[in-house]
Amino acid sequence: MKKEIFLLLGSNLGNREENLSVARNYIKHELGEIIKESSVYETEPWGFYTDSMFLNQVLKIESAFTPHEVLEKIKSIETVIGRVHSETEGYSSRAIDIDILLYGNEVVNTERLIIPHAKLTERKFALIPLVEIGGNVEHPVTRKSMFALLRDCKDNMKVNII
Ligand code: PH2
Ligand code: MG
Ligand code: MG
Repeated sequence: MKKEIFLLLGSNLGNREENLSVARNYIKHELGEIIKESSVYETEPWGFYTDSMFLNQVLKIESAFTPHEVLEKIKSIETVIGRVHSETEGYSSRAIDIDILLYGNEVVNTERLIIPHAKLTERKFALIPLVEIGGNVEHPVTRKSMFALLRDCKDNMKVNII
């Protein structure tokens, strides 16, 4: 059974537009069809300090892979695009980050993977593009729509459509 999956792409190193575009191509070939894409937003770094603004975009894809299979595919796509996973604690700049925001209405809670994404509701850089393509989608835990979650979100970092 194919599932509707929402992915968040992020890049704040190198040619950010190109990194997103290469990621979309790998996703299409290795994970499944891209049904919808949000606009690309330029966003202030959230949770750590850097001069390099992010580009973020949300994709809705359809895939028959399990959540952990999706995670494995994503990790290898991140590696080929040039993501270096550093050993230091906290967030760092990266050529590409691909996060699973939602996997159908499933809830996953394992050591390696939490779905819905644990910080989704705290981050406008994820909620704004998500609302653009899936405002009526329900959060499977809180049962609130993405519209409602965005309305209630206290984050005030900048998120600008480009
Ligand atoms: N990702 C993070 C941490 N901070 N800030 C923005 N604006 N965009 C991101 O994608 C992002 C972030 C951790 O993955
Ligand atoms: Mg992330
Ligand atoms: Mg990630």
